[in-house]
Amino acid sequence: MKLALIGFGQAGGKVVDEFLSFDDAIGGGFIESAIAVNSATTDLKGLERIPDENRILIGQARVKGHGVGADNELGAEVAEADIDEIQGAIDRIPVHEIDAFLIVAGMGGGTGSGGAPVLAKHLKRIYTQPVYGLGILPGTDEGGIYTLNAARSFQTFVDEVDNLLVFDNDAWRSAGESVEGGYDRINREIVERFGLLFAAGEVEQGDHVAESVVDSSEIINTLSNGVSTIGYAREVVDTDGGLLSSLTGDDEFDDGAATNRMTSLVRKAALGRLTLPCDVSSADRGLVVATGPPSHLNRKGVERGRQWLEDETASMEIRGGDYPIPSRDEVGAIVLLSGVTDVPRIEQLQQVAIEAQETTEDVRASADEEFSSLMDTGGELDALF
Ligand SMILES: Nc1nc2c(ncn2[C@@H]2O[C@H](COP(=O)(O)OP(=O)(O)O)[C@@H](O)[C@H]2O)c(=O)[nH]1
Ligand SMILES: [Mg+2]
Repeated sequence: MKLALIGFGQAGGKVVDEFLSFDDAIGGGFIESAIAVNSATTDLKGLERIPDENRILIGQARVKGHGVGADNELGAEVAEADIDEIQGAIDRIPVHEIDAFLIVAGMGGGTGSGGAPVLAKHLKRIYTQPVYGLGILPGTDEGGIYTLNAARSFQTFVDEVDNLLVFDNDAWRSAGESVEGGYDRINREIVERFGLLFAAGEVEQGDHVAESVVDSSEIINTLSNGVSTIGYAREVVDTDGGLLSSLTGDDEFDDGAATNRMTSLVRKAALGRLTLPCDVSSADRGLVVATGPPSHLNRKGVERGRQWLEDETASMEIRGGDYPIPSRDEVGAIVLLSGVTDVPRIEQLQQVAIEAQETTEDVRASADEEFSSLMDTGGELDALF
């Protein structure tokens, strides 16, 4: 499916940059336009692929290109104040050619955390295309302010978008890795999963003889509301064109092996590390996509995997299809789970938001108390004199 990508803030911009490079590498063609929005000049300069004219600086009047720090309220304010600047870039997109908008942002910082929900609300008001978010949650070791920002922004972002796809940095960090090196690796993991999904919906009719290719409407139907997560598993395959099986005449065996491989890849994808870890059975809808060289895409395997996921989720809305990539030497399974509800990380963030709210109320209440006891003392003092 064709997307307009908008990276909001530093993480958002870098991930959109990486999406462009992935789209190029697989010949996907799923990106119609790519825009970066930031309040920090240096972050925009650091991007590699997003065209210069699509790098939009906001908040210049308030922060003079220095960024908003981790202040996501300020991030939201400058996004609102400069929404016309952003719209100016969106006006250059041939919007009638896109299937959806995708706003990418780190939820823990300031610019993206505050600004992404503001932009989502704006786009939903103007356009009929779905507006999706890709929200990146901070690592738990980043500190309280990042967690609190994410807790607050997450809820707002979910409410504004048609679906929030989530990636949790915390579930993907590895020990002993530098932060920067870590992000480069993580960003590749992000774009491979979400990129394959969106590219799958972009296979043109007649590109391949695959009747079972995924259609963009199937992705859109799966992403109808709530929160989504993706699982992915792959295996390197022999791409000698089936020489061995034609020599041995063992086609039947090969077929069975391909079916089993695909079914087990679907299970591995769903039960392995998800972009947002959750209880798979809580998903409301799902989509299974088989990727790889057409000769290795096994219909029966996808169908069995799809049925297995139906049983796991007790959902009647599990879709399935192929994404043939002739040049690839791996077969893979992508499992998109949508409308997931049993997500420990989100419950944890909600708890943080509630506690922060209570603390604010406590501080206010005790300030009120102090004030009135001060007045009481004042009264007593008055009486003394
Ligand atoms: N996956 C990923 N996460 C990032 C990257 N850079 C920053 N983050 C995360 O995004 C959050 C917000 O940081 P940043 O994007 O710099 O904030 P902003 O520029 O104010 O929106 C951080 O707390 C990190 O969790 C990145 O390159 N990749
Ligand atoms: Mg930053």
